[in-house]
Amino acid sequence: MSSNSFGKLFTVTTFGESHGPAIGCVVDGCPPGLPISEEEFRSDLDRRATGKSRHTSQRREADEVEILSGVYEGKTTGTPIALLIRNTDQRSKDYGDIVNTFRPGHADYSYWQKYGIRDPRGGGRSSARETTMRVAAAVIAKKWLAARYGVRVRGYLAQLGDIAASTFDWAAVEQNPFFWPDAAQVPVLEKTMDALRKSGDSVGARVNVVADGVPPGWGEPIYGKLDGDLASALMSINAVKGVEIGDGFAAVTQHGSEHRDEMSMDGFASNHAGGILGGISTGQAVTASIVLKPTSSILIPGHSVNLAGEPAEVVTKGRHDPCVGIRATPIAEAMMALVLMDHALRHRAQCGDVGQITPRIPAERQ
Ligand code: EPS
Repeated sequence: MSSNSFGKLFTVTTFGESHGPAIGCVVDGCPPGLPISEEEFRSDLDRRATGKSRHTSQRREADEVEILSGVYEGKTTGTPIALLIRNTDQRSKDYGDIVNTFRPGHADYSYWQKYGIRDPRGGGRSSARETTMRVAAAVIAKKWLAARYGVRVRGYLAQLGDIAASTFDWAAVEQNPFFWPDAAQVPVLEKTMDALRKSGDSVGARVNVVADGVPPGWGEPIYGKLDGDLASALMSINAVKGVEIGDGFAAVTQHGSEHRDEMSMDGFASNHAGGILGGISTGQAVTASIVLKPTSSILIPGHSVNLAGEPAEVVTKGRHDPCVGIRATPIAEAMMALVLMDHALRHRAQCGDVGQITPRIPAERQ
């Protein structure tokens, strides 16, 4: 009903607000026996965190995970895994001015109309702070998927405003604060972001996410299609306004002769479908792309209204990201991993006995 949980067999429930005492999640349905420690959350939480470069929000959270349950002697027990992260760097006075007004482009107005009450501090529940727990939950999913199936989920920033990546190199992605796949362009991004920050404005972005090693068979027609669940999960990320699977909207101008991915036992000739046909994985890389809108919290005054419906001018204070897309790569990876984990378990539950009845086509031409 209230939709703070998702997944059918690998279920994640998140809780907490940006300026509350803590945020957390409960991960239920994880298979027993997976080794996991608090230190293993560090890397992905740091990749997502604020304050890691001058190009993102300067809020500085330690993001230390406490495992409260579901792990015994370093291994998952099959019982609910509760994870907690305490908030330590809230600055709630920044939000005093918006207690009675709605920031344009924000969830303030829609939350208020729905619930009749909201926690305005740091955006409360609508804050991107909540995505921390998705990334934490996905550390478990990524580890299990890699150990059990060799699945690897990776993402990168493909476009920032009107700058698109010119060349592509996975090795470059983790070497700069943007998750950008072309090292030579990083100085251009830095200059662009410095100018943007000075102007007080924000910009949109595109993030691509790819899962290699997904075997054929994951996803459930009709209403649990892998692409349907991925679209829903990716769209649930704050500020996401568009999701594409495979070639996505580029398919509008393609012909069938171009779009279909021809097959031979040497491998698939292309991957326009994004590794999913009929809602079920084909064994090719699962590919998705998301568009994040420009951050609504900007320093440029904007027109709005107050609770009484009177005109009001709003200037957002706080420590905001001039481009939320810069920190979105680990979040997109997390949502992809969580959906894949859920579908891996669902496939195993219903079709685990089918086995491999026909030779598998290699993901790419050999
Ligand atoms: C956010 C506003 C900022 C960001 C926050 C997301 O909050 P504050 O004004 O309290 O600094 O820092 O991001 C995080 C804290 C995080 O961990 O991602 C928003 O409005 O979504």
